[in-house]
This record gives sequence, structure tokens and C-alpha cells, in this order.
Amino acid sequence: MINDKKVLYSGMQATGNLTLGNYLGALKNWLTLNEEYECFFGVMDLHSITVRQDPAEFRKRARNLLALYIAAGLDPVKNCIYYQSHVSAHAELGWILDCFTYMGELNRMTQFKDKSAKHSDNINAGLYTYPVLMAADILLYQADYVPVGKDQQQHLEITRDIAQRFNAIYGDVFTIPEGYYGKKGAKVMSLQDPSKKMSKSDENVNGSIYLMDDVDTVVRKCKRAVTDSDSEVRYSEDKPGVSNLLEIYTACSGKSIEEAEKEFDGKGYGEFKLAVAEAVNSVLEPMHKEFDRIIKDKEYLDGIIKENDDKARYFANKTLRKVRKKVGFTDIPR
Ligand code: ATP
Ligand code: LTN
Repeated sequence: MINDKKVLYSGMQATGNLTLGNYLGALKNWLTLNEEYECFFGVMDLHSITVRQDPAEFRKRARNLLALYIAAGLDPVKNCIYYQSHVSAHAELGWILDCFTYMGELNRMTQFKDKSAKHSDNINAGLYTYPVLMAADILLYQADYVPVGKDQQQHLEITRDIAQRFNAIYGDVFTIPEGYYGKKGAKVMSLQDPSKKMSKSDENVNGSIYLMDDVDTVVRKCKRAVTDSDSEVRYSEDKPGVSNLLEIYTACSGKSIEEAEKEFDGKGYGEFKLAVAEAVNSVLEPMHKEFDRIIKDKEYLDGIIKENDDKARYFANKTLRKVRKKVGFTDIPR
């Protein structure tokens, strides 16, 4: 608890350009939570280097991500929005927790398997211990809830296992976090292959709608989205393409699936796809305006970063001190 509020922690990697999946599966849910909880949202730049990054591009992406958090509606005064790499406690606790994590557990992680298949020339140890660093992120802030997309559920489970193992040895050190999964948009699929999740690192750019895509690009991508050979707008397991578009449409418009099915009853896919594009653009356009304003205001953004770094460090170091003591590291009063 911080200020009598439960703590919520989440973040995104500063790799690639954010997609509508990131927004609907994660960011959008964060917006509704910041009144009720004490929230920390990291730009997960330590995690990003598990895949090679071009330094200049990476720096820009990380800053854009931070600005996008704010543009999407997260108030940087009420929420602690910060860079993971600015708080060294993440890397320190990550190492300590490595020593409380079994290789057998890490071997089961599906994200590791997927990413090593994708980056077979660079299967590094960081990619392998990625979930342990993620556990450190969450446990440092004694988070009660972690809002993420369904794809991160396995990482959350290992976080709980590590925390419980540590607590069983040393007493109540960590809060055991729970996942928090939004109902709509929990898993947005690729527009080109609805059996795959929409992902910012997908090579096929037509599969993903990026938050920075302009109006015409969104229309074009929606028009090209894979559907099926009949023409019925109906939510069903055997219609993965149409069902995915319905998920996107309802998440962006606030309508229910039933309402949407009724709205497009007897109408073809062409009309439906245009309506999906319009709903998406109505979400993206205001975000673009805010983003442009924020990213230009260097002084404002730098000020926010400094303040929030300090806040994050304060809470993270509090937990780290406790952990160091429990483990038995030697600290002397200074
Ligand atoms: P990458 O392609 O680089 O692995 P990603 O697009 O999967 O990236 P992450 O940075 O791994 O995105 O995830 C950021 C957040 O967005 C996480 O909470 C994740 O669960 C959520 N998320 C990512 N993709 C989707 C999706 N298609 N649908 C719903 N949520 C998603
Ligand atoms: N692995 C996460 C990003 C992430 C994260 C976290 C999310 C890193 N550390 C801590 C929540 C809490 C992902 O979304 N791919």
C-alpha cells in the first residue's frame, strides 16, 4: 500500500512502434485504474536490449513511448511514468532473483521459445532471464495488480512463484501480485493472420495498426484485413478474422458485440471494414494531436522524467534495502 492505495505496476518495451493491440490490451485499461490505485508505468528499456537496438533509434523510441503514455491520457503527476533503466534497483533485484529461479521454470516460457525462434542468431542470456527481470520490476514496487495482455500471463505466474519462494525462505518481503486482464481487447490478433497476435515486431506491417498510423493508412489496412468467404458479420470461432475486427470495433466504439452484429446485419464486409477504420481513427486522432504537442515540449518532458525517476527510485530502493538485509549482504551505516 502507498498512501492507503493498492499498488499497480505495468510497462511496455521500447521496441518497435506501439500497435492497437498494445493500446486495447494494456494502455486503455491503465487509464481507468489510476484514480483507484497508486500506479507505476515503466518504459521497459532494460528489457528492450534483449533484442539488438540501434542506439539513436532506441533513444528516440523510448522517449516517444513515454510521450505516448501521456498522450493516451495517463496523467504524469498522478502516475509514476518513468524509465526502467534510470532505476538501478531493477537490475540489482533482477540478479538476486535470478538466484531464486530455476532453469526448468524458464525453459517453459513460451515467449522465450517464440523470440528465440525469431532471433535465432542472438539467443542471449538476457532473453532467457527476461521473466526474472520482469518479476523484479513488479516486486520492487510491492505491486498488488499488474494489468497486462493475456500473452503475459505466464510471466506473471512465474513472478508469483518467485515471490512466494523468496517469502517462504525470508518471511513476508514481497507482496504477491495478481494479473489484471481487461475484458475487451485482451488479445488483438493480426489483421493478416488472425491466428497470430498483433505485434509491434511483426514484419508484415499490414497485420498491425500502429498508434501512429494516419487516417488513410488505417482505412487501407482495415480494407485489406483477412476475413472469410461468406459475408456475415458475426462473432464466431470459425470466423477468426471477422471476430477480431468485431473485437476491435467494439473496443474502440464502446458498443457491444450484439449491437455491432445487429448494426451490420445484412450489410457486407466492405461497409463493416470502413466502420472499423472509422472507430479506430476516432481513438487515434486525438492521441496524435496530444503526442505532437508533448514531444515538442522538451522542458516539460524532461521535468516529468526527472520527477518521476526520483519517485520510482524512492520506492524501489526501499524494497531493495529490505531484500539486501534479508539475504545477508553487508551494509554499514554511512
Ligand atoms: P513485441 O512484438 O516486441 O514482442 P508486443 O507488441 O507483443 O511486442 P509488448 O511490449 O510485449 O508488445 O507488450 C506491451 C503490452 O501490450 C503487454 O501488456 C501486452 O500484453 C500487451 N499486448 C501486446 N500485444 C497485444 C495484443 N495483440 N493484444 C492485446 N494486448 C497486447
Ligand atoms: N514483458 C512485458 C513488459 C514488461 C512488464 C513488466 C509488464 C516488462 N516488465 C512489468 C508488466 C510489468 C510485456 O508486456 N511484454
